This record gives sequence, structure tokens and C-alpha cells, in this order.
Amino acid sequence: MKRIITFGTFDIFHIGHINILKRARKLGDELIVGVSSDELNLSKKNRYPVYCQEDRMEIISSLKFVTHVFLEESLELKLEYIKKYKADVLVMGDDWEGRFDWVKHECEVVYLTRTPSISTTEIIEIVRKI
Ligand code: C2G
Repeated sequence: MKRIITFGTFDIFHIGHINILKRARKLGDELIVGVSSDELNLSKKNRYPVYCQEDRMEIISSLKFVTHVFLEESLELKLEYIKKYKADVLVMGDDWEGRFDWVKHECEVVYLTRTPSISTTEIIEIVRKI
């Protein structure tokens, strides 16, 4: 049994999110997803997500290739979450390349290529202009 763990805000859910979650799941048998809390987002990006954490968790839980969802409350707790969920592989998009190499003594770390030309920030910009 190989367990994969990944993290993200997944605000204004889009195809880039689907692509990374699907590819992550293919690397193992279980996919555990840490959804960043509203407060974590405020501290990281200086704004609250458009969708609240309960809704973002509900969306991710509804995906057939996701096994378990939990709330990620701090970036520094990565190692604790990896241990708690007994993850064998940490998957992140390559916008985080190298940033989580410090957990390599606990599990394998894989950075997957981001889907080009789509992001939550871009969607917000497009909608603003309409
Ligand atoms: N992603 C992607 N392609 C895109 C957009 C996003 O592959 N076009 C990936 C990101 O690389 C990330 C995941 O989708 O792995 C979630 O993206 P975000 O919601 O932007 O996540 P982020 O705010 O970077 O939070 O602990 C880490 C953070 O919680 C990650």
C-alpha cells in the first residue's frame, strides 16, 4: 500500500488542480490531500480565498481519486502531517520545486509540472475585467 500526500488551497477549483491530483494518485494507492486553511492563506497571500475552507474541502472530498482530506493549518507542520498520515510520497507542483526537500529523510518528494496558462489568480483577473 503506497500512500501519496499533497497540499494546496484549491481555490476556484480548475483543470490544473484536477491534473495534479490525478497524476498524484497514479503514483500510489491512496491520495491524502491537505487543504490550506483560510487563515494560512491570509498569512501566505495577504487575502482570504474566494471559497471558504469548508467548501474547498467538500469539493476535494468529492473527487473519486481522493481518499482522504484534512485541513492544513501551517506550512511548517508538513513533516507532522506526513508522519500522521504515514505518507510514502509528498507530491507538489513545480512552483514549489526544492521548497520541501527538507522532508526527504521521511518520505520521497516529487514535484510535478504545473498545467500551463491557468491559475486562480488569472481567473480572478479575467472575471474582474468582465
Ligand atoms: N497547480 C498546477 N497547475 C496549475 C495551478 C496549480 O499543477 N496551473 C498545482 C499547484 O502546483 C499545487 C496545487 O495545484 O500543487 C494547488 O495549487 P494552489 O491551490 O495554488 O496551492 P498553493 O496555494 O500553492 O498551496 O502547503 C503548500 C500550499 O498549501 C500549497
